[in-house]
Amino acid sequence: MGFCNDQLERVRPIWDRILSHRFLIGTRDGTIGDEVFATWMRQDYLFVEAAVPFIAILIPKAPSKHVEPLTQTIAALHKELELFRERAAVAGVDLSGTEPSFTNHAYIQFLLASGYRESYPCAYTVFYTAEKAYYDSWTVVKRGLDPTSIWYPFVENWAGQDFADYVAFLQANLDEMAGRSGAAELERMTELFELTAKYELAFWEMASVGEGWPGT
Ligand code: MP5
Repeated sequence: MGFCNDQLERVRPIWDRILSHRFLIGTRDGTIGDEVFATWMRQDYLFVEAAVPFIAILIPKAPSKHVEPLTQTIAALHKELELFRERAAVAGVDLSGTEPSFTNHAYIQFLLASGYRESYPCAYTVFYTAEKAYYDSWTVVKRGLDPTSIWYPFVENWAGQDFADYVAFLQANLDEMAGRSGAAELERMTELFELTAKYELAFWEMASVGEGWPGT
């Protein structure tokens, strides 16, 4: 079946919770509160900003055939940041001066630590799992969101054919690397897959409850 499909099957209970999360269902049905959606936008803007150095860290570790696609990912992330700024302007959401929530801070640190500390296939596991989670999540939203909604460009960004092809490309790369990984590396990739899935679930929850920092 391949590493990625095996892992998606293994983390199915977490994945199902992601895809049935009230944030996604509320966004799909147009019932989500404006402030809840704005919280997600502000926090995800910070996450995407952090994804740029994460991908940059991968480049020196990457096999040469991965360098150009990773470079293109960085360019795509900058376009995505522009999409956030543009949608925020339409919705009257101020993206400036946001501090990362506890969960977002942890996820960003995990992302960067994975880039710095883990092997390339292990860090790529985090990369793939986060992208796949967004593709699947926004595909849920696509099934109901009114195409005239001001949020629809996010559906087009993450649930369109281009992103589907990109995630399939990442999956083929990760499956290929996993096929050449030893037992210890595969075990670590498995842990990182699950951790990333848990962070993805935590991210929707964080946006939904407007989480701050514990004890403050
Ligand atoms: C992605 C994202 C998708 N924007 N935010 C989270 C919390 N997880 C995954 O990554 P990208 O780089 O925006 O496509």
